[in-house]
Amino acid sequence: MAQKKPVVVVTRRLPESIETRLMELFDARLSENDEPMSRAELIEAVKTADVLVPTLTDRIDAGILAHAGPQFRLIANFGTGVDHIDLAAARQRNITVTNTPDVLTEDTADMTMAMILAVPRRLADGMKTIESGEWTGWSPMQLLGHRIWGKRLGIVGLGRIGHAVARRARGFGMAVHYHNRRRVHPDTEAELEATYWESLDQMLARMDVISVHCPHTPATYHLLSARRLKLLQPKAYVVNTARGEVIDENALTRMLERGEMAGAALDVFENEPAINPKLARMDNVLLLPHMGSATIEGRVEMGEKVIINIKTFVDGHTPPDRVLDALL
Ligand code: 8YV
Repeated sequence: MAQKKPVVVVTRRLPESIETRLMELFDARLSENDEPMSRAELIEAVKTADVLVPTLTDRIDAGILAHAGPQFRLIANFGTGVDHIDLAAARQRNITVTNTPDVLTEDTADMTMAMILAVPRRLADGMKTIESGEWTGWSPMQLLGHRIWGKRLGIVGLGRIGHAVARRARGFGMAVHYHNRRRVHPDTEAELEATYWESLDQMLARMDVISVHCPHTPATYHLLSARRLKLLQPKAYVVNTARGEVIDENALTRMLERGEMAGAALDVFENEPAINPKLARMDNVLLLPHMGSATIEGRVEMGEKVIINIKTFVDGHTPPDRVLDALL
């Protein structure tokens, strides 16, 4: 007798090729409206499904997992960050969690580099000048920004994405500095000509641009706190494509208002999709709607990873992208 296909609940719309394959392989329940699932819908999903495919817009906390039925064994997250999932609660209930690392590294690093360039070189101001119809022609002192070449980039978290950003930054003539929980291998430091700072405080005080690439965990919540942000030089820029929670957004906003730093480029926010309205009014701040990894190629590869993770798991093997909370 043919085995019953596992029930896989997918919370958001995914690329068509991925949805088609999910339906071929599994008893897939796809999202019809692409709305984030309500709490009640998530509870219903963990009660009835074998596998849930959430995204960062679904908060899977201990309260939701408390309703999980005995058949619910896998959360195959569509995305790399897993800070919206209570990993400890999942482990306690013997629920495996997987994510989709690697395939969004280069896209996110490209976007980060674009953001590192955009604010010091005043791309948005240039576009506004054209769009307003007020451009009367070139002038020597018009729209002067700041040079990137030769500046110091401080990377907070030299994981996959931090490393990919460092490689790009070298190409733009930036000096790479980094702070990480653990110092990376000397070969990696040599390849990137990267300087390690054991003390984040000391690094912050000496950089021209800070770019955040660590995950959001209890240990990194407000890692860039009001106190640490105060260590930045007034000429410094802050770029964040990781998670809003790593920076104290209100403290950052206050410093920008007071001109205590040069500018910021933010793709992620503490309370997405809400954004501090003061930030939106500042000329030296670039705000993007969490689109760091948004390429069609990346989304398809993320979907393929989700499928491989589910397939290996239901076939009785350890999925390749299993998330171990002890490592976070
Ligand atoms: C994705 C992200 O767009 O993967 C992540 O952690 O933040 C994003 O780049 C998102 O996860 C899709 O769920």
